[in-house]
Amino acid sequence: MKKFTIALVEAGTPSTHMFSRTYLPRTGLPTIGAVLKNLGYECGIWFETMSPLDVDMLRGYDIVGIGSLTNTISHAYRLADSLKKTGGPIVVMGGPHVTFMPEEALEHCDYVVMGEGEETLPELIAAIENTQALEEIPGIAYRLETGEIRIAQPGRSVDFASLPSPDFTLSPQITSGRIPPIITSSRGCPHDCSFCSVTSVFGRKYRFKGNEQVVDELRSIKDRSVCFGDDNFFANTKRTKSLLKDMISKDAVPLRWSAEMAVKAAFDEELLGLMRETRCRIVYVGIESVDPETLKRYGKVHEMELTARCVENLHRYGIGIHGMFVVDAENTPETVRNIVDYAIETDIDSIQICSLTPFPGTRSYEEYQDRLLHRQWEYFEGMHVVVRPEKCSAYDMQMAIITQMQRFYSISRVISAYRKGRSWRIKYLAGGNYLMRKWVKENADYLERLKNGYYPSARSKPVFAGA
Ligand code: B12
Ligand code: SF4
Repeated sequence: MKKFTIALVEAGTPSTHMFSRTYLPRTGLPTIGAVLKNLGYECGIWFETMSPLDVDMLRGYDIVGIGSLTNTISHAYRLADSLKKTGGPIVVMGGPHVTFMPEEALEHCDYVVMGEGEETLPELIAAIENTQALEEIPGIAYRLETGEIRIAQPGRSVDFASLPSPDFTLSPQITSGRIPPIITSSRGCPHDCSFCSVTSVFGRKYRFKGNEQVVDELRSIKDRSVCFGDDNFFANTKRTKSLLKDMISKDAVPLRWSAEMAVKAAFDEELLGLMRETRCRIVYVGIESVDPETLKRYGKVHEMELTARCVENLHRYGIGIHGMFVVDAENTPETVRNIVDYAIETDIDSIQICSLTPFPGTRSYEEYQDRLLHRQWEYFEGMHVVVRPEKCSAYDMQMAIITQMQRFYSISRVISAYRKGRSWRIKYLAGGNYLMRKWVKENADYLERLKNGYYPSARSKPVFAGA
Protein backbone atom coordinates (compact mmCIF):
# COMPACT_ATOMS: atom_id res chain seq x y z
CA MET A 1 0.00 0.00 0.00
CA LYS A 2 1.31 3.51 -0.84
CA LYS A 3 2.28 5.41 2.28
CA PHE A 4 0.72 8.80 3.04
CA THR A 5 2.63 11.97 2.19
CA ILE A 6 3.09 14.42 5.06
CA ALA A 7 3.75 18.16 5.23
CA LEU A 8 4.79 19.71 8.55
CA VAL A 9 4.38 23.45 9.05
CA GLU A 10 5.64 25.74 11.84
CA ALA A 11 3.12 28.59 11.93
CA GLY A 12 4.66 32.05 11.73
CA THR A 13 4.24 35.07 13.99
CA PRO A 14 2.27 37.90 12.44
CA SER A 15 3.55 40.53 14.89
CA THR A 16 6.70 41.94 16.49
CA HIS A 17 8.03 40.38 19.70
CA MET A 18 11.32 40.64 21.61
CA PHE A 19 12.94 37.93 19.47
CA SER A 20 11.65 39.08 16.09
CA ARG A 21 15.19 39.51 14.85
CA THR A 22 16.14 35.96 15.88
CA TYR A 23 15.08 33.95 12.86
CA LEU A 24 15.32 30.52 14.44
CA PRO A 25 12.88 27.65 13.93
CA ARG A 26 12.05 25.22 16.74
CA THR A 27 13.55 21.74 16.52
CA GLY A 28 10.28 19.80 17.05
CA LEU A 29 9.11 19.43 13.45
CA PRO A 30 12.54 18.55 11.96
CA THR A 31 12.91 15.85 14.62
CA ILE A 32 9.46 14.42 13.89
CA GLY A 33 10.33 14.70 10.17
CA ALA A 34 13.51 12.66 10.70
CA VAL A 35 11.50 9.95 12.48
CA LEU A 36 8.92 9.84 9.67
CA LYS A 37 11.64 9.71 7.02
CA ASN A 38 13.24 6.74 8.80
CA LEU A 39 9.85 5.04 8.69
CA GLY A 40 9.75 5.51 4.91
CA TYR A 41 7.33 8.44 4.68
CA GLU A 42 7.70 11.27 2.18
CA CYS A 43 7.78 14.36 4.35
CA GLY A 44 8.35 18.09 3.67
CA ILE A 45 8.75 20.83 6.29
CA TRP A 46 7.96 24.55 6.08
CA PHE A 47 8.75 27.34 8.53
CA GLU A 48 6.44 30.24 7.92
CA THR A 49 8.89 32.78 9.36
CA MET A 50 11.19 32.04 6.42
CA SER A 51 8.75 32.64 3.54
CA PRO A 52 4.97 32.77 2.95
CA LEU A 53 3.15 29.45 2.70
CA ASP A 54 1.59 28.15 -0.49
CA VAL A 55 -1.67 26.60 0.65
CA ASP A 56 -2.38 25.04 -2.77
CA MET A 57 0.92 23.16 -2.57
CA LEU A 58 0.10 21.99 0.97
CA ARG A 59 -3.31 20.72 -0.22
CA GLY A 60 -1.39 18.23 -2.38
CA TYR A 61 -0.29 16.30 0.74
CA ASP A 62 -2.39 13.59 2.43
CA ILE A 63 -1.70 14.91 5.93
CA VAL A 64 -0.63 18.39 7.04
CA GLY A 65 0.74 18.72 10.58
CA ILE A 66 0.78 22.24 12.02
CA GLY A 67 2.92 23.23 15.01
CA SER A 68 2.11 26.37 16.96
CA LEU A 69 2.70 28.36 20.16
CA THR A 70 -0.04 30.33 21.91
CA ASN A 71 0.81 33.61 20.16
CA THR A 72 0.82 31.97 16.72
CA ILE A 73 -2.27 29.83 17.26
CA SER A 74 -4.90 32.15 15.74
CA HIS A 75 -2.77 32.30 12.64
CA ALA A 76 -2.34 28.50 12.68
CA TYR A 77 -6.13 28.02 12.98
CA ARG A 78 -6.67 30.25 9.93
CA LEU A 79 -4.22 28.10 8.01
CA ALA A 80 -6.03 24.93 9.13
CA ASP A 81 -9.38 26.49 8.11
CA SER A 82 -7.99 27.42 4.66
CA LEU A 83 -6.74 23.87 4.17
CA LYS A 84 -10.04 22.32 5.24
CA LYS A 85 -12.20 24.78 3.24
CA THR A 86 -12.45 22.63 0.13
CA GLY A 87 -12.12 19.19 1.67
CA GLY A 88 -8.37 19.37 1.75
CA PRO A 89 -5.89 17.08 3.51
CA ILE A 90 -6.22 15.62 7.01
CA VAL A 91 -5.00 18.31 9.42
CA VAL A 92 -3.19 17.39 12.65
CA MET A 93 -2.11 20.06 15.15
CA GLY A 94 0.51 19.90 17.89
CA GLY A 95 2.65 22.07 20.18
CA PRO A 96 2.43 23.65 23.65
CA HIS A 97 -0.87 25.50 23.05
CA VAL A 98 -3.10 22.78 21.60
CA THR A 99 -1.67 20.25 24.08
CA PHE A 100 -3.77 22.01 26.72
CA MET A 101 -6.57 23.32 24.49
CA PRO A 102 -7.53 20.26 22.40
CA GLU A 103 -11.25 21.08 22.26
CA GLU A 104 -10.55 24.57 20.91
CA ALA A 105 -8.16 23.14 18.30
CA LEU A 106 -10.64 20.51 17.12
CA GLU A 107 -12.86 23.34 15.87
CA HIS A 108 -10.22 23.73 13.15
CA CYS A 109 -8.44 20.42 12.65
CA ASP A 110 -9.08 16.66 12.56
CA TYR A 111 -6.64 15.45 15.23
CA VAL A 112 -4.59 16.97 18.04
CA VAL A 113 -1.32 15.49 19.25
CA MET A 114 -0.70 16.41 22.88
CA GLY A 115 2.86 16.56 24.22
CA GLU A 116 5.88 15.18 22.38
CA GLY A 117 5.09 14.10 18.83
CA GLU A 118 7.89 11.73 17.77
CA GLU A 119 6.08 8.54 18.81
CA THR A 120 2.50 9.74 18.77
CA LEU A 121 2.35 11.16 15.23
CA PRO A 122 3.67 8.00 13.51
CA GLU A 123 1.15 5.93 15.50
CA LEU A 124 -1.66 8.30 14.56
CA ILE A 125 -0.67 8.12 10.88
CA ALA A 126 -0.62 4.31 11.11
CA ALA A 127 -4.15 4.45 12.57
CA ILE A 128 -5.33 6.76 9.78
CA GLU A 129 -3.82 4.24 7.33
CA ASN A 130 -5.80 1.56 9.16
CA THR A 131 -2.86 -0.40 10.47
CA GLN A 132 -3.33 0.48 14.14
CA ALA A 133 -6.34 1.11 16.38
CA LEU A 134 -6.97 4.80 17.09
CA GLU A 135 -8.35 4.14 20.58
CA GLU A 136 -5.07 2.56 21.67
CA ILE A 137 -2.95 5.65 21.05
CA PRO A 138 -2.14 7.85 24.06
CA GLY A 139 -1.69 11.62 23.64
CA ILE A 140 -4.27 12.31 20.93
CA ALA A 141 -7.65 14.05 20.77
CA TYR A 142 -10.26 13.76 18.01
CA ARG A 143 -13.97 13.81 17.29
CA LEU A 144 -15.91 10.58 17.27
CA GLU A 145 -18.53 10.01 14.56
CA THR A 146 -21.15 11.10 17.10
CA GLY A 147 -19.45 14.51 17.24
CA GLU A 148 -18.30 13.87 20.79
CA ILE A 149 -14.65 14.67 21.54
CA ARG A 150 -12.35 11.89 22.75
CA ILE A 151 -9.23 12.97 24.64
CA ALA A 152 -6.92 10.03 25.22
CA GLN A 153 -4.64 9.79 28.24
CA PRO A 154 -1.57 12.10 28.11
CA GLY A 155 1.28 11.28 25.74
CA ARG A 156 4.53 9.71 26.86
CA SER A 157 7.98 11.15 27.40
CA VAL A 158 10.03 9.91 24.49
CA ASP A 159 13.44 8.30 24.92
CA PHE A 160 15.21 11.47 23.85
CA ALA A 161 18.71 9.96 23.56
CA SER A 162 17.51 7.46 20.96
CA LEU A 163 15.85 10.01 18.66
CA PRO A 164 17.47 10.97 15.36
CA SER A 165 18.83 14.50 15.00
CA PRO A 166 16.48 17.11 13.50
CA ASP A 167 16.54 16.87 9.70
CA PHE A 168 16.32 20.44 8.43
CA THR A 169 17.14 19.28 4.90
CA LEU A 170 13.52 18.07 4.66
CA SER A 171 12.60 21.72 4.22
CA PRO A 172 12.83 23.02 0.64
CA GLN A 173 13.37 26.44 2.26
CA ILE A 174 16.79 25.38 3.56
CA THR A 175 18.93 25.88 0.50
CA SER A 176 22.67 25.46 -0.05
CA GLY A 177 23.09 23.45 3.14
CA ARG A 178 22.61 26.45 5.49
CA ILE A 179 21.04 24.53 8.36
CA PRO A 180 19.49 26.83 11.01
CA PRO A 181 22.01 27.14 13.86
CA ILE A 182 19.78 25.78 16.64
CA ILE A 183 20.57 22.62 18.60
CA THR A 184 18.42 21.01 21.30
CA SER A 185 20.72 18.85 23.40
CA SER A 186 18.26 18.16 26.24
CA ARG A 187 14.58 18.19 27.12
CA GLY A 188 12.73 18.90 30.36
CA CYS A 189 13.63 21.07 33.31
CA PRO A 190 13.88 20.06 36.99
CA HIS A 191 12.38 23.42 38.11
CA ASP A 192 8.72 24.20 38.04
CA CYS A 193 8.18 27.94 37.56
CA SER A 194 4.51 28.84 37.80
CA PHE A 195 4.37 30.68 34.46
CA CYS A 196 6.30 28.21 32.29
CA SER A 197 4.74 25.49 30.15
CA VAL A 198 7.98 23.59 29.57
CA THR A 199 7.55 21.14 32.43
CA SER A 200 3.93 20.36 31.56
CA VAL A 201 4.92 19.49 27.97
CA PHE A 202 8.35 17.91 28.49
CA GLY A 203 8.27 16.98 32.19
CA ARG A 204 10.67 17.69 35.04
CA LYS A 205 12.94 14.76 34.24
CA TYR A 206 16.03 16.09 32.52
CA ARG A 207 16.77 13.98 29.43
CA PHE A 208 19.75 14.57 27.19
CA LYS A 209 21.38 13.37 23.97
CA GLY A 210 24.77 11.66 24.01
CA ASN A 211 27.73 14.00 23.49
CA GLU A 212 28.61 12.28 20.24
CA GLN A 213 25.26 13.16 18.66
CA VAL A 214 25.51 16.79 19.80
CA VAL A 215 29.08 17.04 18.51
CA ASP A 216 27.91 15.70 15.11
CA GLU A 217 25.12 18.28 15.03
CA LEU A 218 27.60 21.03 15.91
CA ARG A 219 29.95 19.94 13.14
CA SER A 220 27.18 20.39 10.57
CA ILE A 221 26.90 24.08 11.52
CA LYS A 222 30.48 24.83 12.44
CA ASP A 223 31.87 28.37 12.04
CA ARG A 224 28.51 29.95 12.86
CA SER A 225 26.84 31.27 16.00
CA VAL A 226 24.85 28.44 17.53
CA CYS A 227 21.87 28.71 19.87
CA PHE A 228 21.29 25.79 22.23
CA GLY A 229 17.49 25.79 22.36
CA ASP A 230 17.43 23.68 25.54
CA ASP A 231 15.09 24.71 28.32
CA ASN A 232 17.95 24.65 30.75
CA PHE A 233 21.29 23.79 29.13
CA PHE A 234 23.00 23.74 32.54
CA ALA A 235 20.47 21.71 34.56
CA ASN A 236 23.09 18.96 35.01
CA THR A 237 26.44 20.78 35.11
CA LYS A 238 28.40 17.52 35.09
CA ARG A 239 26.96 16.62 31.71
CA THR A 240 27.33 20.22 30.40
CA LYS A 241 31.03 20.20 31.32
CA SER A 242 31.54 16.83 29.70
CA LEU A 243 29.85 18.10 26.51
CA LEU A 244 31.95 21.29 26.44
CA LYS A 245 35.13 19.22 26.94
CA ASP A 246 34.12 16.98 24.03
CA MET A 247 33.43 20.03 21.88
CA ILE A 248 37.04 21.10 22.51
CA SER A 249 38.69 17.70 22.11
CA LYS A 250 36.63 16.79 19.02
CA ASP A 251 37.15 20.12 17.31
CA ALA A 252 33.47 21.09 17.31
CA VAL A 253 33.64 24.56 18.84
CA PRO A 254 31.27 26.91 16.99
CA LEU A 255 32.01 30.54 16.14
CA ARG A 256 29.93 31.58 19.17
CA TRP A 257 27.16 30.01 21.20
CA SER A 258 24.33 30.99 23.51
CA ALA A 259 22.01 29.08 25.86
CA GLU A 260 19.57 29.44 28.76
CA MET A 261 21.21 29.30 32.18
CA ALA A 262 20.05 29.41 35.81
CA VAL A 263 21.70 31.94 38.16
CA LYS A 264 23.43 29.36 40.33
CA ALA A 265 25.32 27.77 37.43
CA ALA A 266 27.40 30.96 37.14
CA PHE A 267 29.24 30.09 40.37
CA ASP A 268 31.13 27.14 38.96
CA GLU A 269 34.55 28.44 37.87
CA GLU A 270 35.45 25.28 35.93
CA LEU A 271 32.21 25.57 33.97
CA LEU A 272 32.77 29.27 33.27
CA GLY A 273 36.30 28.49 32.06
CA LEU A 274 34.99 25.85 29.66
CA MET A 275 32.31 28.24 28.44
CA ARG A 276 34.96 30.83 27.64
CA GLU A 277 37.13 28.27 25.90
CA THR A 278 34.21 27.10 23.73
CA ARG A 279 33.32 30.73 22.87
CA CYS A 280 30.06 31.21 24.71
CA ARG A 281 28.86 34.69 23.71
CA ILE A 282 25.76 35.22 25.88
CA VAL A 283 23.51 33.33 28.27
CA TYR A 284 19.78 33.91 28.82
CA VAL A 285 19.14 34.00 32.53
CA GLY A 286 15.65 33.90 34.07
CA ILE A 287 16.17 36.48 36.84
CA GLU A 288 12.39 37.08 36.78
CA SER A 289 12.18 39.74 39.50
CA VAL A 290 14.13 42.00 41.82
CA ASP A 291 11.44 41.60 44.46
CA PRO A 292 11.90 38.60 46.83
CA GLU A 293 8.14 38.22 47.40
CA THR A 294 7.49 38.01 43.65
CA LEU A 295 10.28 35.44 43.28
CA LYS A 296 8.59 33.32 45.93
CA ARG A 297 5.27 33.51 44.07
CA TYR A 298 6.96 32.32 40.86
CA GLY A 299 8.52 29.36 42.64
CA LYS A 300 12.01 30.68 41.82
CA VAL A 301 14.88 29.40 43.89
CA HIS A 302 17.68 31.98 43.53
CA GLU A 303 18.44 34.93 45.86
CA MET A 304 18.86 38.47 44.54
CA GLU A 305 22.34 38.94 46.04
CA LEU A 306 23.46 35.96 43.99
CA THR A 307 22.18 37.49 40.76
CA ALA A 308 24.47 40.54 40.93
CA ARG A 309 27.44 38.22 41.50
CA CYS A 310 26.26 36.00 38.67
CA VAL A 311 26.53 38.99 36.27
CA GLU A 312 30.01 39.83 37.58
CA ASN A 313 31.20 36.25 37.24
CA LEU A 314 29.94 35.94 33.67
CA HIS A 315 31.53 39.24 32.66
CA ARG A 316 34.83 38.19 34.24
CA TYR A 317 34.86 35.33 31.73
CA GLY A 318 33.83 37.58 28.82
CA ILE A 319 30.32 36.13 28.67
CA GLY A 320 27.31 38.40 28.16
CA ILE A 321 24.00 38.10 29.98
CA HIS A 322 20.45 38.57 28.71
CA GLY A 323 18.28 39.07 31.81
CA MET A 324 14.70 37.82 31.55
CA PHE A 325 12.22 39.48 33.94
CA VAL A 326 8.51 38.93 34.51
CA VAL A 327 6.08 41.32 36.19
CA ASP A 328 2.87 39.89 37.60
CA ALA A 329 -0.54 41.24 38.64
CA GLU A 330 0.65 42.19 42.11
CA ASN A 331 3.55 44.27 40.81
CA THR A 332 3.34 48.01 40.04
CA PRO A 333 5.02 50.46 37.60
CA GLU A 334 7.51 51.02 40.44
CA THR A 335 8.54 47.33 40.22
CA VAL A 336 9.26 47.77 36.51
CA ARG A 337 11.39 50.84 37.17
CA ASN A 338 13.29 48.95 39.89
CA ILE A 339 14.05 46.16 37.41
CA VAL A 340 15.65 48.56 34.93
CA ASP A 341 17.54 50.41 37.71
CA TYR A 342 18.89 47.03 38.81
CA ALA A 343 19.75 45.92 35.26
CA ILE A 344 21.66 49.15 34.55
CA GLU A 345 23.38 49.11 37.94
CA THR A 346 24.52 45.51 37.63
CA ASP A 347 25.59 46.04 33.99
CA ILE A 348 23.34 43.39 32.41
CA ASP A 349 23.89 43.42 28.64
CA SER A 350 20.34 43.03 27.35
CA ILE A 351 16.95 42.48 28.98
CA GLN A 352 13.36 41.59 28.33
CA ILE A 353 10.58 42.54 30.73
CA CYS A 354 7.57 40.35 30.12
CA SER A 355 4.16 40.95 31.53
CA LEU A 356 3.16 37.66 33.14
CA THR A 357 1.35 35.74 30.42
CA PRO A 358 -0.73 32.80 31.56
CA PHE A 359 -0.03 30.17 28.93
CA PRO A 360 -2.40 27.19 28.92
CA GLY A 361 -0.90 24.31 30.88
CA THR A 362 0.76 26.51 33.52
CA ARG A 363 -0.20 27.13 37.15
CA SER A 364 -0.51 30.83 36.27
CA TYR A 365 -3.21 29.94 33.74
CA GLU A 366 -5.33 28.39 36.46
CA GLU A 367 -4.59 31.20 38.88
CA TYR A 368 -5.34 34.14 36.56
CA GLN A 369 -8.41 32.81 34.72
CA ASP A 370 -10.57 35.55 36.25
CA ARG A 371 -8.12 38.35 35.65
CA LEU A 372 -7.58 37.82 31.91
CA LEU A 373 -8.37 40.99 29.93
CA HIS A 374 -9.23 38.95 26.84
CA ARG A 375 -8.36 35.72 25.07
CA GLN A 376 -6.97 37.08 21.84
CA TRP A 377 -4.14 34.56 21.75
CA GLU A 378 -2.00 36.52 19.30
CA TYR A 379 -1.30 39.01 22.11
CA PHE A 380 -0.02 36.26 24.44
CA GLU A 381 3.69 36.76 23.72
CA GLY A 382 4.87 38.49 26.86
CA MET A 383 5.04 42.07 25.60
CA HIS A 384 1.31 42.76 25.97
CA VAL A 385 -0.33 43.10 29.37
CA VAL A 386 -3.10 40.49 29.28
CA VAL A 387 -3.75 40.12 33.03
CA ARG A 388 -5.54 42.92 34.91
CA PRO A 389 -3.09 44.22 37.57
CA GLU A 390 -4.33 44.60 41.13
CA LYS A 391 -2.70 47.87 42.07
CA CYS A 392 -2.80 49.93 38.86
CA SER A 393 -4.56 49.96 35.49
CA ALA A 394 -3.49 47.61 32.69
CA TYR A 395 -2.64 50.69 30.63
CA ASP A 396 -0.34 52.10 33.33
CA MET A 397 1.45 48.76 33.62
CA GLN A 398 1.77 48.46 29.83
CA MET A 399 3.19 51.99 29.57
CA ALA A 400 5.61 51.31 32.45
CA ILE A 401 6.96 48.26 30.58
CA ILE A 402 7.35 50.22 27.33
CA THR A 403 8.90 53.29 28.97
CA GLN A 404 11.36 51.28 31.04
CA MET A 405 12.35 49.03 28.14
CA GLN A 406 12.90 52.20 26.08
CA ARG A 407 15.03 53.57 28.91
CA PHE A 408 17.21 50.45 28.89
CA TYR A 409 17.47 50.45 25.08
CA SER A 410 17.89 54.24 24.77
CA ILE A 411 20.10 55.83 22.13
CA SER A 412 22.22 57.40 24.89
CA ARG A 413 23.07 53.90 26.17
CA VAL A 414 23.92 52.78 22.62
CA ILE A 415 26.27 55.78 22.31
CA SER A 416 27.80 55.08 25.71
CA ALA A 417 28.49 51.44 24.69
CA TYR A 418 30.08 52.77 21.49
CA ARG A 419 32.32 55.16 23.43
CA LYS A 420 33.43 52.34 25.69
CA GLY A 421 34.21 50.22 22.61
CA ARG A 422 31.79 47.45 23.63
CA SER A 423 31.09 46.46 20.06
CA TRP A 424 28.79 43.47 20.49
CA ARG A 425 26.78 45.17 23.22
CA ILE A 426 26.01 47.99 20.77
CA LYS A 427 24.36 45.38 18.55
CA TYR A 428 22.05 44.18 21.34
CA LEU A 429 21.16 47.70 22.51
CA ALA A 430 20.58 49.07 19.03
CA GLY A 431 18.52 45.98 18.12
CA GLY A 432 16.36 46.43 21.24
CA ASN A 433 15.88 50.11 20.46
CA TYR A 434 14.70 49.28 16.94
CA LEU A 435 12.31 46.52 18.15
CA MET A 436 10.75 48.74 20.82
CA ARG A 437 10.07 51.50 18.31
CA LYS A 438 8.59 48.99 15.87
CA TRP A 439 6.45 47.38 18.59
CA VAL A 440 5.01 50.70 19.80
CA LYS A 441 4.14 51.76 16.24
CA GLU A 442 2.52 48.41 15.46
CA ASN A 443 0.49 48.48 18.69
CA ALA A 444 -0.75 52.08 18.61
CA ASP A 445 -4.33 50.86 18.26
CA TYR A 446 -3.92 48.29 21.07
CA LEU A 447 -2.53 50.96 23.40
CA GLU A 448 -5.38 53.34 22.58
CA ARG A 449 -7.93 50.63 23.32
CA LEU A 450 -6.22 49.70 26.56
CA LYS A 451 -6.22 53.36 27.63
CA ASN A 452 -9.94 53.61 27.01
CA GLY A 453 -10.66 50.36 28.82
CA TYR A 454 -11.75 48.22 25.92
CA TYR A 455 -9.79 45.35 24.61
CA PRO A 456 -8.27 44.43 21.32
CA SER A 457 -10.04 42.97 18.38
CA ALA A 458 -8.33 40.25 16.38
CA ARG A 459 -5.56 41.38 14.09
CA SER A 460 -6.32 41.66 10.40
CA LYS A 461 -6.53 38.37 8.56
CA PRO A 462 -3.35 37.15 6.88
CA VAL A 463 -3.40 36.36 3.21
CA PHE A 464 -2.18 32.89 2.26
CA ALA A 465 -1.03 32.34 -1.28
CA GLY A 466 -3.56 30.03 -2.91
CA ALA A 467 -6.14 30.41 -0.11
C1 B12 B 1 14.25 28.16 21.11
C2 B12 B 1 13.02 28.88 21.61
C3 B12 B 1 12.72 30.10 21.04
C4 B12 B 1 13.49 30.67 19.84
C5 B12 B 1 12.92 30.12 18.51
C6 B12 B 1 11.41 29.95 18.58
C7 B12 B 1 10.45 29.73 17.47
N1 B12 B 1 10.79 29.52 16.21
O1 B12 B 1 9.27 29.77 17.78
C8 B12 B 1 13.22 32.20 20.03
C9 B12 B 1 14.33 32.76 20.88
C10 B12 B 1 13.11 32.99 18.73
C11 B12 B 1 11.91 32.16 20.83
C12 B12 B 1 11.02 33.17 20.87
C13 B12 B 1 9.83 33.15 21.58
N2 B12 B 1 9.45 32.20 22.46
CO1 B12 B 1 10.37 30.61 22.72
N3 B12 B 1 11.18 28.93 23.13
C14 B12 B 1 12.21 28.32 22.64
C15 B12 B 1 12.42 26.99 23.39
C16 B12 B 1 13.44 27.22 24.51
C17 B12 B 1 12.82 25.81 22.54
C18 B12 B 1 11.97 25.59 21.27
C19 B12 B 1 12.25 24.19 20.76
O2 B12 B 1 13.02 24.00 19.83
N4 B12 B 1 11.69 23.21 21.46
C20 B12 B 1 12.00 21.79 21.29
C21 B12 B 1 10.99 21.10 20.44
C22 B12 B 1 11.30 19.62 20.45
O3 B12 B 1 9.71 21.31 20.97
P1 B12 B 1 8.45 21.73 20.07
O4 B12 B 1 8.88 22.50 18.90
O5 B12 B 1 7.42 22.31 20.96
O6 B12 B 1 7.89 20.35 19.51
C23 B12 B 1 7.53 19.22 20.23
C24 B12 B 1 6.09 19.19 20.78
O7 B12 B 1 5.58 20.44 21.17
C25 B12 B 1 5.28 18.55 19.68
N5 B12 B 1 4.86 19.36 18.53
C26 B12 B 1 5.11 20.65 18.25
N6 B12 B 1 4.52 20.99 17.08
C27 B12 B 1 3.91 19.91 16.59
C28 B12 B 1 3.17 19.72 15.43
C29 B12 B 1 2.62 18.47 15.17
C30 B12 B 1 1.82 18.26 13.93
C31 B12 B 1 2.81 17.41 16.10
C32 B12 B 1 2.22 16.10 15.83
C33 B12 B 1 3.55 17.59 17.28
C34 B12 B 1 4.10 18.85 17.51
O8 B12 B 1 6.20 17.57 19.22
C35 B12 B 1 7.51 18.15 19.17
C36 B12 B 1 8.55 17.10 19.38
O9 B12 B 1 8.37 16.42 20.60
C37 B12 B 1 10.97 26.77 23.97
C38 B12 B 1 10.87 25.86 25.15
C39 B12 B 1 10.62 24.44 24.65
N7 B12 B 1 11.15 23.47 25.32
O10 B12 B 1 9.98 24.17 23.65
C40 B12 B 1 10.48 28.19 24.19
C41 B12 B 1 9.00 28.46 24.01
C42 B12 B 1 8.48 27.75 22.79
N8 B12 B 1 8.93 29.96 23.76
C43 B12 B 1 7.96 30.48 24.29
C44 B12 B 1 7.66 31.87 24.09
C45 B12 B 1 6.55 32.44 24.96
C46 B12 B 1 8.36 32.65 23.16
C47 B12 B 1 8.03 34.09 22.74
C48 B12 B 1 6.54 34.39 22.60
C49 B12 B 1 8.63 35.22 23.48
C50 B12 B 1 9.21 35.19 24.74
N9 B12 B 1 8.60 35.99 25.56
O11 B12 B 1 10.19 34.54 25.02
C51 B12 B 1 8.82 34.24 21.43
C52 B12 B 1 7.89 34.06 20.23
C53 B12 B 1 8.33 33.10 19.19
C54 B12 B 1 7.42 32.98 18.01
N10 B12 B 1 7.65 32.00 17.15
O12 B12 B 1 6.50 33.74 17.86
C55 B12 B 1 7.10 29.52 25.11
C56 B12 B 1 5.78 29.22 24.39
C57 B12 B 1 4.63 28.95 25.35
C58 B12 B 1 3.33 28.92 24.62
N11 B12 B 1 2.38 28.17 25.11
O13 B12 B 1 3.14 29.58 23.64
C59 B12 B 1 8.06 28.29 25.28
C60 B12 B 1 7.39 26.93 25.33
C61 B12 B 1 8.86 28.53 26.58
C62 B12 B 1 8.03 28.73 27.82
N12 B12 B 1 8.48 29.61 28.66
O14 B12 B 1 6.99 28.18 28.11
N13 B12 B 1 11.75 30.96 21.47
S1 SF4 C 1 11.24 29.11 33.33
FE1 SF4 C 1 13.20 28.06 32.90
S2 SF4 C 1 13.84 27.28 34.94
FE2 SF4 C 1 11.63 27.75 35.12
S3 SF4 C 1 10.60 25.79 34.62
FE3 SF4 C 1 10.73 26.99 32.70
S4 SF4 C 1 12.60 26.22 31.68
FE4 SF4 C 1 12.71 25.61 33.88
